[in-house]
Amino acid sequence: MIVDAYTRDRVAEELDAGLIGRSLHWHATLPSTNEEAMRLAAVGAAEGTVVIAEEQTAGRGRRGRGWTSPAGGVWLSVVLRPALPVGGLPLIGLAAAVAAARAIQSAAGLRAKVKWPNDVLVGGAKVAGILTEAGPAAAWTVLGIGLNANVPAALLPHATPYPVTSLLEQAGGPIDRGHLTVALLRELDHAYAVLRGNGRERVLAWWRECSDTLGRPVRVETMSRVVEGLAVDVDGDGALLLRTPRGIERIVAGDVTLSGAGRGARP
Ligand code: BT5
Repeated sequence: MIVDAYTRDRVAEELDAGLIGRSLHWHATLPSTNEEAMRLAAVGAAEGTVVIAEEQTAGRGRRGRGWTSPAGGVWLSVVLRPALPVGGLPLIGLAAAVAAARAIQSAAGLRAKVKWPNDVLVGGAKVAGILTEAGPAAAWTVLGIGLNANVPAALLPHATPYPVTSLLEQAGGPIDRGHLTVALLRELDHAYAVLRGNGRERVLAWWRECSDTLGRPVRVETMSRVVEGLAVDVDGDGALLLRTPRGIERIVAGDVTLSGAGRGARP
């Protein structure tokens, strides 16, 4: 493991938290920070509570998938109590992806892009993933972010449908995870404040600016069907709009891969 002074005290001190991070739970290891944050949310944890684990043994992705989380990454979850209409919840994931991309740029000096719905790419490969899970009657939402920071390439999963990478691999050396985590929590705090202050159009504009999806021919797999088309925009609820031979299709949730001529094409 790479030692980069990643400790609770250092993060708490440097963060000087606003809403997000005002309560910081730190664990050497957990099955899943989302699971722990959901447990805390269910027993009344305050909005902005953050759970960090240096390693997860049962990290989870969307739709029941797993998330590889060895020591060296940044694995964290935030308890949110958003007073947003339920249809607006996906915007939290988009806002978080933008926050992660910005934190990567400021703390690691790498250009990051977002892929719908809420992946973060560096060099065209997935470096971070986001999982939001809502509680009963949407009383709370847990926002989980997994960022492959100082994870050696050999410890990343190989059998993935898209290329994966880490900041360690992209930067050619370890980055300061404390600094990255502080930048991430601050960016999240800012984006969430904008979202709550009726700033959804601003958040969507940020997302469009760093999008790697819009303007590309894509194939989207939803729970019930596969749709191919040109990704033309996201709507006010963060749904993806595809131009297909049958007209514009609106996709609320799904997995995106590049299709046809777009495959392998990278800016
Ligand atoms: C995601 O799911 O991208 C959401 C990942 C969220 C992880 C965070 S870590 C903190 C918090 N606590 C948790 O337990 N989870 C959250 P999805 O789009 O379904 O992607 C999952 C797929 O990505 C897997 O099926 C693998 O193919 C691939 N994958 C697994 N681990 C990865 C990694 N470390 N980096 C990149 N890709 C990975």
